[in-house]
Amino acid sequence: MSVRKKVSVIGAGNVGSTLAMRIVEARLADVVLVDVVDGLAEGKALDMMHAASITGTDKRVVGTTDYSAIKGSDVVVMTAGLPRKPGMSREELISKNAEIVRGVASKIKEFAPKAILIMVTNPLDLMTYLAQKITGFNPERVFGMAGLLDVARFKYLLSEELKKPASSIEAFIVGSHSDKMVPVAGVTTVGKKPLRDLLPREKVDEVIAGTRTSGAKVVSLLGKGSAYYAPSAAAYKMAEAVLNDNSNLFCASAYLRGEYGLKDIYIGVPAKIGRGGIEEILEVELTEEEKSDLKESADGIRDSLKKVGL
Ligand code: A3D
Repeated sequence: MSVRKKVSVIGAGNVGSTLAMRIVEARLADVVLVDVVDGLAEGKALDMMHAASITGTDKRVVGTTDYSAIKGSDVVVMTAGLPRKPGMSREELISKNAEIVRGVASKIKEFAPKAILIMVTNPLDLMTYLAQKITGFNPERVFGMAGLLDVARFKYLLSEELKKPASSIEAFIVGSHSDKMVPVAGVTTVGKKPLRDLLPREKVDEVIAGTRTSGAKVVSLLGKGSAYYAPSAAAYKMAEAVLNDNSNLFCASAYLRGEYGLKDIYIGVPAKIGRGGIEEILEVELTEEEKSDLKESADGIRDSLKKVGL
Protein backbone atom coordinates (compact mmCIF):
# COMPACT_ATOMS: atom_id res chain seq x y z
CA MET A 1 0.00 0.00 0.00
CA SER A 2 1.39 3.41 -0.91
CA VAL A 3 1.94 5.92 1.90
CA ARG A 4 -0.59 8.77 1.81
CA LYS A 5 0.93 12.19 1.28
CA LYS A 6 -0.26 15.17 3.27
CA VAL A 7 -0.24 18.88 2.47
CA SER A 8 -1.44 21.47 4.96
CA VAL A 9 -2.60 24.77 3.56
CA ILE A 10 -2.70 27.64 6.05
CA GLY A 11 -5.26 30.28 5.11
CA ALA A 12 -8.56 29.26 3.50
CA GLY A 13 -8.91 32.46 1.50
CA ASN A 14 -8.71 32.80 -2.27
CA VAL A 15 -5.24 31.33 -2.81
CA GLY A 16 -5.43 28.70 -0.05
CA SER A 17 -8.82 27.27 -0.95
CA THR A 18 -8.12 27.23 -4.70
CA LEU A 19 -4.83 25.46 -3.99
CA ALA A 20 -6.56 22.90 -1.75
CA MET A 21 -9.06 22.15 -4.51
CA ARG A 22 -6.32 21.78 -7.13
CA ILE A 23 -4.42 19.31 -4.92
CA VAL A 24 -7.44 17.14 -4.15
CA GLU A 25 -8.82 17.18 -7.71
CA ALA A 26 -5.42 16.27 -9.13
CA ARG A 27 -5.16 13.47 -6.53
CA LEU A 28 -1.78 14.78 -5.39
CA ALA A 29 -2.29 14.47 -1.62
CA ASP A 30 -4.71 14.69 1.29
CA VAL A 31 -5.16 18.28 2.46
CA VAL A 32 -5.68 19.95 5.82
CA LEU A 33 -6.98 23.49 5.37
CA VAL A 34 -6.52 25.79 8.37
CA ASP A 35 -7.95 29.26 8.93
CA VAL A 36 -8.29 31.49 11.95
CA VAL A 37 -11.94 32.29 11.10
CA ASP A 38 -14.35 29.82 12.72
CA GLY A 39 -16.13 27.58 10.21
CA LEU A 40 -14.44 29.05 7.11
CA ALA A 41 -11.92 26.27 6.39
CA GLU A 42 -14.37 23.62 7.56
CA GLY A 43 -17.13 24.96 5.30
CA LYS A 44 -14.87 25.19 2.25
CA ALA A 45 -13.47 21.71 2.84
CA LEU A 46 -16.98 20.28 3.14
CA ASP A 47 -18.00 22.00 -0.10
CA MET A 48 -14.88 20.56 -1.81
CA MET A 49 -15.70 17.04 -0.60
CA HIS A 50 -19.21 17.46 -2.02
CA ALA A 51 -17.58 18.50 -5.31
CA ALA A 52 -15.33 15.44 -5.10
CA SER A 53 -18.46 13.27 -5.17
CA ILE A 54 -19.04 14.70 -8.65
CA THR A 55 -15.51 15.02 -10.04
CA GLY A 56 -14.10 11.96 -8.27
CA THR A 57 -10.95 11.69 -6.15
CA ASP A 58 -9.47 9.29 -3.62
CA LYS A 59 -8.07 12.20 -1.60
CA ARG A 60 -9.63 14.00 1.36
CA VAL A 61 -9.65 17.61 2.46
CA VAL A 62 -10.55 18.60 6.00
CA GLY A 63 -10.92 22.14 7.33
CA THR A 64 -10.18 23.29 10.85
CA THR A 65 -8.98 26.08 13.14
CA ASP A 66 -6.87 23.59 15.10
CA TYR A 67 -3.18 23.53 14.19
CA SER A 68 -2.60 20.11 15.72
CA ALA A 69 -4.32 18.72 12.58
CA ILE A 70 -1.21 19.61 10.51
CA LYS A 71 0.85 16.93 12.31
CA GLY A 72 2.71 14.66 9.90
CA SER A 73 2.49 17.05 6.92
CA ASP A 74 4.99 16.49 4.12
CA VAL A 75 4.44 20.02 2.87
CA VAL A 76 2.91 23.11 4.47
CA VAL A 77 1.87 26.00 2.23
CA MET A 78 1.44 29.30 4.03
CA THR A 79 -1.16 31.59 2.43
CA ALA A 80 -2.52 33.25 5.59
CA GLY A 81 -2.39 37.01 5.50
CA LEU A 82 -3.94 40.06 4.00
CA PRO A 83 -3.89 40.52 0.22
CA ARG A 84 -3.30 43.85 -1.55
CA LYS A 85 -6.03 46.40 -2.13
CA PRO A 86 -6.11 48.55 -5.31
CA GLY A 87 -3.26 51.10 -5.24
CA MET A 88 -1.48 49.27 -2.40
CA SER A 89 2.08 47.95 -2.74
CA ARG A 90 3.03 44.52 -1.41
CA GLU A 91 5.34 46.32 1.06
CA GLU A 92 2.39 48.09 2.71
CA LEU A 93 1.26 44.71 4.01
CA ILE A 94 4.41 44.25 6.08
CA SER A 95 3.46 44.83 9.70
CA LYS A 96 0.10 43.03 9.70
CA ASN A 97 1.35 40.03 7.75
CA ALA A 98 4.58 39.80 9.78
CA GLU A 99 2.44 39.41 12.92
CA ILE A 100 0.40 36.64 11.25
CA VAL A 101 3.51 34.86 9.91
CA ARG A 102 5.22 34.94 13.34
CA GLY A 103 2.20 33.26 14.93
CA VAL A 104 1.64 30.66 12.21
CA ALA A 105 5.34 29.80 11.77
CA SER A 106 5.63 28.93 15.46
CA LYS A 107 2.66 26.56 15.09
CA ILE A 108 4.31 24.93 12.06
CA LYS A 109 7.50 24.48 14.07
CA GLU A 110 5.50 22.87 16.89
CA PHE A 111 3.22 20.57 14.87
CA ALA A 112 4.95 19.92 11.52
CA PRO A 113 8.68 20.07 12.29
CA LYS A 114 9.60 17.81 9.38
CA ALA A 115 7.62 19.57 6.65
CA ILE A 116 8.88 21.54 3.68
CA LEU A 117 7.42 25.03 4.02
CA ILE A 118 6.30 26.93 0.91
CA MET A 119 5.50 30.58 1.57
CA VAL A 120 2.93 32.62 -0.37
CA THR A 121 2.12 35.47 2.04
CA ASN A 122 3.33 38.89 0.84
CA PRO A 123 5.68 40.67 0.82
CA LEU A 124 7.00 37.30 -0.19
CA ASP A 125 10.79 37.45 0.16
CA LEU A 126 10.55 39.14 3.54
CA MET A 127 7.88 36.75 4.90
CA THR A 128 9.91 33.74 3.72
CA TYR A 129 12.97 35.04 5.60
CA LEU A 130 10.84 35.66 8.71
CA ALA A 131 9.23 32.18 8.56
CA GLN A 132 12.65 30.51 8.29
CA LYS A 133 13.91 32.45 11.32
CA ILE A 134 10.85 31.56 13.43
CA THR A 135 10.74 27.87 12.47
CA GLY A 136 14.53 27.48 12.63
CA PHE A 137 14.18 25.00 9.73
CA ASN A 138 17.18 24.42 7.50
CA PRO A 139 16.90 27.31 4.94
CA GLU A 140 16.64 24.83 2.04
CA ARG A 141 13.40 23.50 3.58
CA VAL A 142 11.72 26.93 3.42
CA PHE A 143 11.19 28.77 0.15
CA GLY A 144 8.78 31.19 -1.46
CA MET A 145 6.40 30.85 -4.38
CA ALA A 146 6.59 33.89 -6.64
CA GLY A 147 9.19 33.44 -9.36
CA LEU A 148 7.21 30.69 -11.08
CA LEU A 149 4.19 33.01 -11.12
CA ASP A 150 6.18 36.02 -12.34
CA VAL A 151 7.76 33.89 -15.09
CA ALA A 152 4.27 32.69 -16.09
CA ARG A 153 3.14 36.29 -16.48
CA PHE A 154 6.28 37.15 -18.49
CA LYS A 155 5.70 34.13 -20.75
CA TYR A 156 2.05 35.04 -21.20
CA LEU A 157 2.87 38.56 -22.36
CA LEU A 158 5.62 37.28 -24.70
CA SER A 159 3.29 34.63 -26.11
CA GLU A 160 0.67 37.29 -26.85
CA GLU A 161 3.25 39.58 -28.46
CA LEU A 162 4.88 36.84 -30.56
CA LYS A 163 1.79 34.70 -31.16
CA LYS A 164 3.69 31.64 -29.93
CA PRO A 165 2.57 29.21 -27.20
CA ALA A 166 3.79 30.03 -23.69
CA SER A 167 4.99 26.42 -23.48
CA SER A 168 7.63 27.14 -26.17
CA ILE A 169 9.21 29.88 -24.03
CA GLU A 170 12.11 29.38 -21.58
CA ALA A 171 12.58 32.30 -19.23
CA PHE A 172 13.98 33.24 -15.83
CA ILE A 173 13.28 36.07 -13.43
CA VAL A 174 15.58 36.98 -10.55
CA GLY A 175 15.12 39.49 -7.74
CA SER A 176 12.30 40.35 -5.39
CA HIS A 177 8.60 39.67 -5.94
CA SER A 178 7.91 43.37 -6.47
CA ASP A 179 8.11 45.93 -9.23
CA LYS A 180 11.88 45.54 -8.81
CA MET A 181 11.86 41.97 -10.19
CA VAL A 182 14.43 41.38 -12.95
CA PRO A 183 13.26 39.33 -15.97
CA VAL A 184 16.47 38.07 -17.58
CA ALA A 185 15.86 38.89 -21.24
CA GLY A 186 19.32 37.70 -22.38
CA VAL A 187 18.67 34.04 -21.51
CA THR A 188 15.04 34.00 -22.70
CA THR A 189 14.33 31.77 -25.69
CA VAL A 190 11.21 31.21 -27.78
CA GLY A 191 11.14 27.90 -29.64
CA LYS A 192 14.88 27.66 -28.76
CA LYS A 193 15.59 30.99 -30.54
CA PRO A 194 17.01 33.89 -28.48
CA LEU A 195 14.34 36.48 -27.65
CA ARG A 196 16.67 39.28 -28.78
CA ASP A 197 16.51 37.90 -32.35
CA LEU A 198 12.71 37.95 -32.34
CA LEU A 199 11.70 41.20 -30.66
CA PRO A 200 13.25 44.71 -30.71
CA ARG A 201 14.68 46.04 -27.44
CA GLU A 202 11.83 48.57 -26.90
CA LYS A 203 9.23 45.80 -27.20
CA VAL A 204 11.15 43.59 -24.76
CA ASP A 205 11.28 46.52 -22.33
CA GLU A 206 7.52 46.99 -22.70
CA VAL A 207 6.90 43.29 -21.93
CA ILE A 208 9.21 43.52 -18.89
CA ALA A 209 7.34 46.59 -17.63
CA GLY A 210 4.03 44.76 -18.18
CA THR A 211 5.32 41.73 -16.26
CA ARG A 212 6.23 43.90 -13.30
CA THR A 213 2.71 45.35 -13.11
CA SER A 214 0.75 42.18 -14.00
CA GLY A 215 -0.25 41.50 -10.38
CA ALA A 216 -1.33 45.12 -9.84
CA LYS A 217 -3.42 44.96 -13.02
CA VAL A 218 -5.36 41.96 -11.68
CA VAL A 219 -5.81 43.75 -8.32
CA SER A 220 -7.21 46.86 -9.99
CA LEU A 221 -9.55 44.88 -12.27
CA LEU A 222 -10.90 42.74 -9.42
CA GLY A 223 -11.48 45.77 -7.20
CA LYS A 224 -11.30 43.47 -4.15
CA GLY A 225 -8.53 40.96 -3.33
CA SER A 226 -5.62 39.91 -5.52
CA ALA A 227 -4.83 37.16 -8.05
CA TYR A 228 -5.37 33.57 -7.02
CA TYR A 229 -5.82 31.24 -10.02
CA ALA A 230 -2.23 31.63 -11.24
CA PRO A 231 -0.73 31.91 -7.73
CA SER A 232 -2.45 28.68 -6.64
CA ALA A 233 -1.30 26.94 -9.85
CA ALA A 234 2.30 27.96 -9.11
CA ALA A 235 2.08 26.81 -5.47
CA TYR A 236 0.56 23.52 -6.70
CA LYS A 237 3.49 22.87 -9.07
CA MET A 238 5.99 23.56 -6.28
CA ALA A 239 4.23 21.25 -3.81
CA GLU A 240 4.10 18.59 -6.52
CA ALA A 241 7.84 18.96 -7.21
CA VAL A 242 8.53 18.31 -3.52
CA LEU A 243 6.09 15.43 -3.05
CA ASN A 244 7.15 13.65 -6.24
CA ASP A 245 10.83 14.56 -5.81
CA ASN A 246 10.89 15.98 -9.34
CA SER A 247 13.94 18.28 -9.15
CA ASN A 248 12.01 20.71 -11.37
CA LEU A 249 13.76 23.95 -12.27
CA PHE A 250 11.52 26.81 -11.15
CA CYS A 251 12.16 30.40 -10.14
CA ALA A 252 11.54 30.62 -6.39
CA SER A 253 12.50 32.77 -3.44
CA ALA A 254 15.47 30.86 -2.04
CA TYR A 255 18.06 31.48 0.66
CA LEU A 256 21.35 32.65 -0.82
CA ARG A 257 24.79 31.92 0.57
CA GLY A 258 26.89 33.95 -1.85
CA GLU A 259 25.16 33.07 -5.13
CA TYR A 260 24.73 36.15 -7.32
CA GLY A 261 27.05 37.93 -4.86
CA LEU A 262 24.30 37.93 -2.18
CA LYS A 263 24.27 36.42 1.31
CA ASP A 264 21.73 35.85 4.08
CA ILE A 265 18.73 36.89 2.03
CA TYR A 266 15.68 35.23 0.45
CA ILE A 267 15.26 36.42 -3.12
CA GLY A 268 13.98 35.06 -6.43
CA VAL A 269 16.43 32.82 -8.35
CA PRO A 270 16.15 29.76 -10.59
CA ALA A 271 16.35 26.67 -8.39
CA LYS A 272 15.82 22.93 -8.55
CA ILE A 273 13.02 21.83 -6.24
CA GLY A 274 12.63 18.28 -4.95
CA ARG A 275 12.01 16.26 -1.79
CA GLY A 276 14.50 18.27 0.26
CA GLY A 277 13.10 21.62 -0.87
CA ILE A 278 15.67 23.78 -2.68
CA GLU A 279 18.23 21.32 -4.04
CA GLU A 280 20.38 23.56 -6.22
CA ILE A 281 20.50 27.22 -7.19
CA LEU A 282 21.30 28.05 -10.80
CA GLU A 283 23.35 31.14 -11.58
CA VAL A 284 22.29 32.51 -14.97
CA GLU A 285 24.41 35.10 -16.74
CA LEU A 286 23.29 38.66 -16.10
CA THR A 287 24.21 41.85 -17.96
CA GLU A 288 25.78 44.71 -15.96
CA GLU A 289 22.38 46.45 -15.97
CA GLU A 290 20.60 43.31 -14.70
CA LYS A 291 23.26 42.90 -11.97
CA SER A 292 22.67 46.44 -10.79
CA ASP A 293 18.85 45.94 -10.91
CA LEU A 294 19.26 42.75 -8.85
CA LYS A 295 21.33 44.63 -6.28
CA GLU A 296 18.63 47.32 -6.07
CA SER A 297 16.02 44.59 -5.65
CA ALA A 298 18.03 43.01 -2.81
CA ASP A 299 18.53 46.43 -1.15
CA GLY A 300 14.74 46.85 -1.17
CA ILE A 301 14.30 43.50 0.65
CA ARG A 302 16.98 44.40 3.21
CA ASP A 303 15.25 47.74 3.93
CA SER A 304 11.99 45.88 4.56
CA LEU A 305 13.76 43.33 6.80
CA LYS A 306 14.96 46.21 8.98
CA LYS A 307 11.35 47.42 9.30
CA VAL A 308 10.38 44.16 11.02
CA GLY A 309 13.53 44.13 13.15
CA LEU A 310 15.42 41.45 11.19
P1 A3D B 1 -7.48 36.11 1.37
O1 A3D B 1 -8.48 35.62 0.38
O2 A3D B 1 -7.80 37.34 2.17
O3 A3D B 1 -7.14 34.91 2.35
C1 A3D B 1 -6.29 35.03 3.45
C2 A3D B 1 -6.83 34.11 4.53
O4 A3D B 1 -5.87 34.08 5.60
C3 A3D B 1 -8.16 34.57 5.12
O5 A3D B 1 -9.14 33.55 4.99
C4 A3D B 1 -7.82 34.84 6.58
O6 A3D B 1 -8.89 34.53 7.47
C5 A3D B 1 -6.65 33.91 6.79
N1 A3D B 1 -5.83 34.21 7.97
C6 A3D B 1 -5.48 35.42 8.46
N2 A3D B 1 -4.75 35.26 9.57
C7 A3D B 1 -4.64 33.92 9.80
C8 A3D B 1 -4.00 33.13 10.78
N3 A3D B 1 -3.32 33.69 11.78
N4 A3D B 1 -4.09 31.78 10.67
C9 A3D B 1 -4.77 31.20 9.65
N5 A3D B 1 -5.41 31.92 8.70
C10 A3D B 1 -5.33 33.25 8.77
O7 A3D B 1 -6.07 36.40 0.63
P2 A3D B 1 -5.44 35.59 -0.61
O8 A3D B 1 -5.69 34.14 -0.40
O9 A3D B 1 -5.82 36.24 -1.87
O10 A3D B 1 -3.89 35.93 -0.38
C11 A3D B 1 -3.20 35.40 0.73
C12 A3D B 1 -1.79 35.98 0.84
O11 A3D B 1 -1.04 35.54 -0.29
C13 A3D B 1 -1.72 37.51 0.82
O12 A3D B 1 -0.70 37.96 1.67
C14 A3D B 1 -1.36 37.81 -0.63
O13 A3D B 1 -0.73 39.06 -0.79
C15 A3D B 1 -0.43 36.66 -0.92
N6 A3D B 1 -0.26 36.36 -2.34
C16 A3D B 1 1.02 36.17 -2.77
C17 A3D B 1 1.25 35.87 -4.09
C18 A3D B 1 2.65 35.67 -4.56
O14 A3D B 1 2.90 35.57 -5.74
C19 A3D B 1 3.73 35.56 -3.61
C20 A3D B 1 0.18 35.78 -4.99
C21 A3D B 1 -1.11 35.93 -4.51
C22 A3D B 1 -1.32 36.22 -3.17
